[in-house]
Formats: sequence, structure tokens, C-alpha cells
Amino acid sequence: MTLSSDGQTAAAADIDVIVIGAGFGGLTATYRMRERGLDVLSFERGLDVGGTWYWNRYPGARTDSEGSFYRLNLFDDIVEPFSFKEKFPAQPEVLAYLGRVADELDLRKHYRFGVSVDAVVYDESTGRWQVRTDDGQDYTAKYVVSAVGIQSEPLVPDLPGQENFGGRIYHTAKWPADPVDLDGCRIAVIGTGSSGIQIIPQAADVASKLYVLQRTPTYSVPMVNKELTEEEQRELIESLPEIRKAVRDHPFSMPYSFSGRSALDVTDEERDAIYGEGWAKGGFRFMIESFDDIGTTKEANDTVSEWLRAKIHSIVEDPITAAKLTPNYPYTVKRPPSGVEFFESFNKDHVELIALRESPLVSFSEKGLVLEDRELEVDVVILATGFDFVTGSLYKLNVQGRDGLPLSERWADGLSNYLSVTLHGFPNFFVLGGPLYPGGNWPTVAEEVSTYIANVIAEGEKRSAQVIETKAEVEEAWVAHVNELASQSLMAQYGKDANAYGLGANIEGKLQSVFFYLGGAQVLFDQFDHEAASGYPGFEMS
Ligand code: N01
Repeated sequence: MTLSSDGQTAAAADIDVIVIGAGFGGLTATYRMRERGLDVLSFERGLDVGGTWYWNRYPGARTDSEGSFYRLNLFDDIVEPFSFKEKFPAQPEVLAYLGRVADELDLRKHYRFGVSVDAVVYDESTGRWQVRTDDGQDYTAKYVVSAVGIQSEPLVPDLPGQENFGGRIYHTAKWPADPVDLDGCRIAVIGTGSSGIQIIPQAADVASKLYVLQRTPTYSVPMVNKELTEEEQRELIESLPEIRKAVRDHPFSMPYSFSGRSALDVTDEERDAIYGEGWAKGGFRFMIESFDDIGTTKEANDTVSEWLRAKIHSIVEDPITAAKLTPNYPYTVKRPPSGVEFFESFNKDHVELIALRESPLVSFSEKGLVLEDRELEVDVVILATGFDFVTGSLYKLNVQGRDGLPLSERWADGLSNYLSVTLHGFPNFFVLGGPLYPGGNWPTVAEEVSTYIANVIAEGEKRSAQVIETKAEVEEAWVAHVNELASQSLMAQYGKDANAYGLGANIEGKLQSVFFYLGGAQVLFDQFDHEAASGYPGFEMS
């Protein structure tokens, strides 16, 4: 069978590049590959583009990064920049944005939608990747780019009795596209991470009774969202070049300035005032602009954690509920969410908090959920239980490198790769959003990584290389640097008690290791530039 570059023809014999995913990462990778003159075929298990934003349609879903930088520079360079109507765009707007990216860049023609990749196996004899999809088709490609997403394999609690439950069950990350009627329902929401804190206030608005089942308390900061006037939208578009520059050079890829202050160098009154200002500004500005050492030094962190704990007690009227909602681990050890009126929801009479560490969840029943000490009768259970972070979706691809080595075995005892993208023993295989990626603003990371992958491949093609492979010693040296930073982090020290997914601690039996590169996104991007400027010393291109 032959392949056309539009991906719409029948199963193909030999393709230049297969890209998996149609979120920010997959779309930019698909575009960059085509731009380099490569035939690209892309797969997406959803029925359209969007990735995260295709699946997470739950009420209240919105990005907690501002639309001024939650966007693709690549796209702004080519077509008239998109104006988001709100400071923090809601899910329908982000999905519409990605739809427009796909339309304007004519990307849909490369995709097979509704198709999952089941196996990605390196064939040593041909130097090609064999890719199998769930519709039984086989493909062969020189290069494979996985852009399956970091938070895309939903975590579903293993609770017995689900089949007996007479009500409805939804997972936030598999929310139906058709409207879901929750009006007047008795609802249980399990989980208080970023998804939970967004859906809980929405559920509280419509439910006749809302149970919030919390395993680990969360620090939530107000988002301080607003609708943007036409003038504000215009001003924002004008300032995009400046924002882009700030974002490129920032550890979290956000245009927020560090204060240059230590939380330990000011008086108690000054510190309180600064945290108060940060709270009023909201979102990630609270964390980034207050003090530089709250994420790195325990003593400095204690000041912000204590301040936030007191804040929860000042908002939540019932002191017992407030105490249950108050975390005891250091702020930032789990990814800090920002939301709208999360803690305030618990002041409503029909909202009840259940602390699962005191009152464990046992099973579903016909009428609802069974706790160790009582039964909750509900019509709807909402699982806001998160994801199998990074490796969950990657392992589902069943990737096997040289000598048939599965990726899951390669990382069984420790995470390792070069710049989060490539691995020795997995030639011509690239991961966008692999372990040890720098946290931070995802669209920026996704497009910087896509461009890097395209540049590496273009260099290989220029040298007529059949194999592009990270050198083992280069990978080892990079991982030693990554691990050294990780070992000094608060996440490594305190993440376990907090069930931090960034440490694999939200899933029993998962590798416990810091899944992030903590040196900052800009250091990784500089390293990409260094590779290009020095002739790609990290790779064998043969
Ligand atoms: O997932 P989470 P999420 N029984 O893992 C609980 C991005 N995101 O979907 O902490 C009972 O943070 C779990 O408890 P514990 C963002 O990167 C962004 O909310 O493990 N509870 C926790 O409370 C974010 O960080 C946005 O003890 C169970 C919750 O479920 C990431 O996605 C919006 C349980 C899961 O929280 C993930 O967020 C949404 C069980 N068996 C998501 N299993 C924005 O930009 C899990 N839990 C705003």
C-alpha cells in the first residue's frame, strides 16, 4: 500500500514520521514535521483535535494559565493572533482555539481520528518503527513522535460494586460532549486536585446535596479571572512579542517576575502584606511573585504554608471543616491549583466534606457510596481522580526499542532520557512530554520541544542518517544533573505524604521518583539551542 502525505489514504508502507496526539504537542509536531518536508501521518484517539481540551469538558474546566501566554507563538506568527475573551480561557474557548490552529494550518488532513496506537516496535533489521493501531492496521515509519500528553491517562479508583450502582458516574477527563443534567441531583465528587476544585463550586451551585470526598487536602489560590474588554484584548495582542520574550526565559514559561526577595528577610507584617497582595493578584502570580525561596527552602516555605492554612480557616466558617481542608505538607510539593470560590463552597449548608483518611471509601452500593462508617446516597458520582502522570499514556503505546526492550522496563528502576525527549536504545523515537520535562506553561514547552525534535530530525536528514540516537554517556550525564536537582527538592522530601503525582505517589506501586526536571524550562531550551549550535554532540547520526 502506498501513502500520500495527507494521511487520508489507506494503510501505508513507509512513512517518514508518525505523530501520536492532537493536543498542543501533536499539532505543533505535525506542523513542524511537514514544514521540514517530511511525510507525516498523525493519529488521535479522540474524534477531533484538542487533546486535554477535547476530553476535559467538565463544568468549570478552564486553564489556570492566562490566555496571554497559554497559546502558540508559532500560530501567532502565521495568522492573526487569537483573542481570548477571558483572562483565563474556559475549555470551550481553548478547544475552539486549537480547532482554529488546525484549520488555519490545514493540519486535520494529516490525522486519523478515533484511532489509538497500540504498539510501537523498533525493527533493527530495517531501522524502521512498526506501528500498530487499534483498527488492526500496521504502519512503518522512519521516525515516531509521541505527543500523547502528560495528563491523559485517567486514573479510575478500583472500587468494587460499580456495576450495582443505580446512578450515573462521570470522570472529569472523559466528560460527555452532550449536556449533562446535574440540576437538583445528590452528587459526590471524589478528588480535590485541579479538576476537583474547579467542578466542586459548579456542582455546589446546582446540587441538592454535595459530598466532597477528599483524600489529601489542597492549597487552592484564587484565579482572579475576568472578562476582557475589547480594548484589553487589543492591548494584550499588542504586547504578545514582549510576553513571548519573558516566557522563553522563565523557569515556568510564564511572564511573571521573581521578586528577588527571601521570605526570611522581611518582618512578619511585611510578609503578611506581600502574601495578601499575591492572593489578590491570584493564580501562579501568588507563588512566583511573592518570594523566591518558598519553593526551595523549607523554612521559607513554612511561612507561606502557614499563611495559606490560616487563610483557609478565615474563609471556611465551620472550624472542623476548615481543619479537615487544611493541608499539613509544604505548599508547592503538589502542583498548586488555582480556582474560583473553592473553599467558599464549604460554607453552603448542602455541601459536606468527607475526609477519606478518617473515613475510608470502601465500595459503590446500589444507592451510592459506602464509607467505612456510613453510606452516602447519591444520584451522581464524579471522579475527579486525576491521571497516571506521564508514563500512564506512554506505556499504553507499548513501545519497544532495540532488542525488544519495552519502555516500561527501561524505566522500571529509574527515569532516564536526554532533555526529556530521546533515549539511548530507542533510535529515531522522540517524546514530547516525556518524564523529566520541565513543568510550567505547557503550550510553550510543547512548541519548543516540537521545534527541537524537528531540528534534530532535519539535521539527521541533512547528513543522510538512517539512525539518530542519543549517546548513552550524554544521557547519563544529563540524568545525573536532573537527579541531583531532584534530590534536593521539597517534592522529593515531602511529596510522598502528600500523594504528589509529580513523585508517582498518587498511585500505589508506581515508580516513586521526581518526574520533573527542576532546573527550569529555559535551561532545557538553552540546551536545545546548544545542541544545534554545536552540531548535535548528544547524538549519533549514522
Ligand atoms: O488530578 P490530581 P487533577 N480515592 O491528581 C484524588 C492539570 N489540570 O485532574 O491527592 C480518593 O491533581 C487525589 O487524592 P490524593 C494540572 O496539571 C489543570 O485534579 O492522591 N481520592 C486528588 O485529590 C493538574 O495538576 C487544570 O490523595 C482519590 C484527586 O483525586 C493535573 O491536570 C485543571 C483517589 C486527583 O487530583 C491533574 O489534576 C485540571 C482514590 N482512589 C487539571 N484517586 C487547570 O489548568 C485519586 N484521588 C486549571
